[in-house]
Amino acid sequence: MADPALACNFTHAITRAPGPEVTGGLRAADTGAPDLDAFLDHHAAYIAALRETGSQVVELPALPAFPDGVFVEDTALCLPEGAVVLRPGAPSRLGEAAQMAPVLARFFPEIRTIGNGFVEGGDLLWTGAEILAGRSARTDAAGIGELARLVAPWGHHVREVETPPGVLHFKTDCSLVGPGMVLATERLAASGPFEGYQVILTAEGEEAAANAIRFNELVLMPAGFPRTAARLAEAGCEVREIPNSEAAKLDGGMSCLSLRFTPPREGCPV
Ligand code: CIR
Repeated sequence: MADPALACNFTHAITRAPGPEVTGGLRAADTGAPDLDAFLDHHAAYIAALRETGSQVVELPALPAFPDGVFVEDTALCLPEGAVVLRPGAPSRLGEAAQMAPVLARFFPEIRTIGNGFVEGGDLLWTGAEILAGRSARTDAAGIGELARLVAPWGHHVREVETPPGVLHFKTDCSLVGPGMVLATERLAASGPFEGYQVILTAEGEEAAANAIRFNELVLMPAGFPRTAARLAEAGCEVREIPNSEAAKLDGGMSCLSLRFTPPREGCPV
């Protein structure tokens, strides 16, 4: 499996609504609880942008028992051949993956499940050519090894890389913004994981812009980072800025808020 375009084009996305419990979500530094109404508005803008590309969006209800449930990306890895249910390393989030499994089963005939170690989706960057897996406080070597074993029969190669110290997830600091094209912070790019890729650096002081997504023709990025947005536009990206102040209080960005995929079989229900 080595088709960079596949990691940029999707017919489906899954999101989960933030509920009142989101105010209790995990955060590295406390800058105040997110405002639920604003979060809901931002989430709606995000979903509208996904839909604008012609994709179907499956909107799941909030999970009162899981304050971080809105960050669905951490529960699974969706690939063209099947889905892998992950094992979040944050104890309060471990149970979120089992909640996602039956939803994925509607779309993926083949589902594999991480049973050892820990892996969160925020640490996985599938580029179409390979899967970069960042070791972090949430993702360990045992989990990465298990992931590599599960996806090898589907033809995917997992390359273990380092998430910079103090950074939540590998993709907190990078994104795929086009086929073979990565947006990354200077601190992450300097550690050398992107040889062979075109790298666009976030502008100085705009490191929080690094968590974006390429979704069909659009690049969704958090609003408020004009110099990085200009760099992406110069590189040929059609940028859509999405307000993200509330998710950012919980260290969440564009990738965390959805699972993006094309079901491997035709005629899947939404
Ligand atoms: C957490 O700490 O797990 C959440 N507050 C944020 C998760 C962000 N997810 C992601 O980057 N994939």
